[in-house]
Amino acid sequence: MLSQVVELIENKNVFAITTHIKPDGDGVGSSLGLCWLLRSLGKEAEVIVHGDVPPAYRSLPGADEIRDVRYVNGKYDAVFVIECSDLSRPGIDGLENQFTVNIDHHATSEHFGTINWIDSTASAVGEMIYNLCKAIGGRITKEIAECVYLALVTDTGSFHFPNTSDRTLKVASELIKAGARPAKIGEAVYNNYPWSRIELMRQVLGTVKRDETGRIAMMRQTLAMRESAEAIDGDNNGFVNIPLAAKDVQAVVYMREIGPDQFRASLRSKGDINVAKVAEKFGGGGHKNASGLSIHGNWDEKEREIVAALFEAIELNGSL
Ligand SMILES: [Mn+2]
Repeated sequence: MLSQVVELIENKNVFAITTHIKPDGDGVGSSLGLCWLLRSLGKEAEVIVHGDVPPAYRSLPGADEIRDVRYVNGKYDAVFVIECSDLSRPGIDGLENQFTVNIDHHATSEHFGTINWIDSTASAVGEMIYNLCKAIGGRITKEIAECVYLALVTDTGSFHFPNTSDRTLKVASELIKAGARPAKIGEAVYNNYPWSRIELMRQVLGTVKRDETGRIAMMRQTLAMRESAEAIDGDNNGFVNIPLAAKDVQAVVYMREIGPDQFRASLRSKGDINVAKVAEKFGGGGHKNASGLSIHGNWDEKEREIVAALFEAIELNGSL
């Protein structure tokens, strides 16, 4: 919990921060925000991530110092693990031998950390980093403000997803006061992709279709599409939300081939339709309106199973 995190930071000096592979804006923004907070308190801190930082987040202060690692190769008093459901998600070996602090806003997080601070009421981990800064008596520097603002903006769909609360906007307001510039961050995040994103989007949208009720949209991404688009990690961020923009579509499944008969699926829904429950049926997890799962088997068959589960969730909600 928060008080344990505050105590740890007060009593220790050397920290690393990591997040899941293929990090999103909350992962990168919160990690860097926490890094700047620790440094402002006179601590040594660095961010370590498996893989490249997606271009959309590279303009953040400190992003160019993020180290791409496969195993823990520093000596730390503690490693903060941001937004990971379990200790395998960062894709970094040796974490199991570290003092770890699990910080997450997903209720489905396994309590894998030495310390676990889970707040499922937070719109983003960024909001938790802000709360930590306040709890520890830190000052919101311009660097912290920019990183945490990006975390909020990306995890709330620019402040329109259901996780957006009065608290989220209050925090955002404080971050702007502290120097975050919404137009600059918006430009960096949303208008800064390589062309490969547009090319991949063209191909993925070419597969979109609906079930017979018209309430569920399905979309696919093959390995061949990634290759021919010369896509990089992060190019497909937000694709899953595109079919949800259709008036009658209430749930979306977006399946991505990651190997022979191996898939990742992202689920999205509107209103009270709970896709976290659907993901859990297949061993995944997430939030009510946004979840994900890994699955293997025949593509058509697995898609049918997921669509059937989505249909059930919609029926359960009385929306058909
Ligand atoms: Mn998040």
